[in-house]
Amino acid sequence: AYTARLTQHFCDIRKQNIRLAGFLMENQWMAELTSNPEVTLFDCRQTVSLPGLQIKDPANSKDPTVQRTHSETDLMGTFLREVFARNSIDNAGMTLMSAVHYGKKYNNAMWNGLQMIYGDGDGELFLSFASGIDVIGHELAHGLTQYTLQLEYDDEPGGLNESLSDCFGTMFRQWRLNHDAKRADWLVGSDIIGPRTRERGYTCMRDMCEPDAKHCLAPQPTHYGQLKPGQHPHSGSGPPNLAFCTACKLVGGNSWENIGRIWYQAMAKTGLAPRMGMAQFAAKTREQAADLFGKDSLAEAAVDAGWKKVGL
Ligand code: ASN
Ligand code: ZN
Repeated sequence: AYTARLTQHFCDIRKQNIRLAGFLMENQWMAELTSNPEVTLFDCRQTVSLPGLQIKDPANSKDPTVQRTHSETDLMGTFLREVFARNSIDNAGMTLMSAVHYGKKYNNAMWNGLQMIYGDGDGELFLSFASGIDVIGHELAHGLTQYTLQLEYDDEPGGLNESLSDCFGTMFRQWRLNHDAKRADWLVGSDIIGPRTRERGYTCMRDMCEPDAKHCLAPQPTHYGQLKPGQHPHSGSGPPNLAFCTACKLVGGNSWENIGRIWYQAMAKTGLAPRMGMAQFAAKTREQAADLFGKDSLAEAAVDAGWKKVGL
């Protein structure tokens, strides 16, 4: 409840300041974007109390979870800066805070409005959630959505919110591994699947190019028409994930250099849109595709084909 109140408080402040911040950003901060945001790490020591104990010098920690979470989060800062010219998730240099060892054998990770939180997993169903580069990217992207569209977490806006996290999480992993759209596996959470889950034939949490595949721990609808009111965000992300993946594969090359830029611009240039639906987001990406790559460009046709494939 404390976290929820605090989150609401920050949301209110942000709503008041976001336009001013955007103005400042465009006029003075963009020009001097040469360094990454600060990255801080906290240890929950298997408790659920947040933010946890701050870790001194996490870059040189003997705890591999701390050390890797620090370096990957810092690289996400580099990714946002170099690829999207964005200064941290809020585009104003916000410190990226992460808590590791949250809870006992905790099988999840999350963004709570202020920081990232990673469970260790139980070692059977899941490994440490911080060992998935795409998981780290996914949680940070929830922050990116919070500071751009500010999508709510239910129905269509919720499904879109989840999808944007999968898109940026997967792009971050592709960028880290230097995988182009054809080489990429498009799986979400494949690095945190534990031995017992794998024994049962699951290789990932979600497959962006085949959302209803049997090898997904959480199979999803593939078509917009299959979505129902009250649909959980983790199911609703199926169609927009498939649209993104389809467009990326059609264009080829590095997702973050073409379709990813379009998705980013659609998020960053729209302003607050907490109740935005998928058709509206699709329209924004079609606009941005034409804007960035030209009308009748391959990118524009690919975006259009991606959305049409899922009924949008
Ligand atoms: N790992 C999940 C996510 O970031 C946590 C949640 O259910 N919101 O989507
Ligand atoms: Zn999520």
